[in-house]
Amino acid sequence: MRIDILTIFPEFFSVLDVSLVGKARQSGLIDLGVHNLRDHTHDRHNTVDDTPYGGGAGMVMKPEPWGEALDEIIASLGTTDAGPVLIFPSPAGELFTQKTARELAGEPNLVFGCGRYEGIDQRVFDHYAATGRVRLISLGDYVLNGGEVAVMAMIEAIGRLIPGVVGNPESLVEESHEDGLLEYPSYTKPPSWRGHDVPPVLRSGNHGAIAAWRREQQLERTSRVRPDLLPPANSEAGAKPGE
Ligand code: 6GU
Repeated sequence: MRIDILTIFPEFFSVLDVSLVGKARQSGLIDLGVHNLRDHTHDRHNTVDDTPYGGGAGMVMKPEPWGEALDEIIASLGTTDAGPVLIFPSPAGELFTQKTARELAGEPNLVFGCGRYEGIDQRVFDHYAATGRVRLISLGDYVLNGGEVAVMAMIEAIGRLIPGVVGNPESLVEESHEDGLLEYPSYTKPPSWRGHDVPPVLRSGNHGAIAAWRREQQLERTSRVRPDLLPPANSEAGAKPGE
């Protein structure tokens, strides 16, 4: 997968050299390009923002640097069938979920545009949506100063779903959100630690009983902390939550 990031803080993304994404880059599974939006300004102060039409607080990112930079990135990708997905992190976007991550992990080209200030001139989204795929995506109902940290989170969630990035693909299946439920609690040795014992069923060797206990724990935990994830009771889906 080829990922391009457009930002006024390229140095933010040096952390993508390490950990799982870093390894995936070294092995060629992820090809990452980080671009400085200011390289596409043509005034002495490398201006990327201006005051909003209609008034109001804060500054808005000007469309011209975005247009020039995105045109160049898109052209450099060549002509794949559907073209890249342009992703703009925004608290005004659709919610990023495991489903979003799975969809995007199947794409050959992703381009992330990191906005700062009060946002990007709306015409940038409208222009690229007219000829390609544009998604405004939010991490949740809170406000970050800019899209950089959000993009990092999205790349980590997407990157680990690319085949070969996570060593043992089975570890992906048993995680929170993959089956619509939160994951069950995990234990390792020692069997007793500071007076807390590992649940005996996990040491029983009874695989059926272990699977049933884990499912029960998933349901208990999900209904306690994230009841919103459960299907409505008494519905067809309600008979088998999360399936
Ligand atoms: Cl994706 N961007 C920004 N700036 N703030 C956010 C967000 C994204 N998701 C939640 N808050």
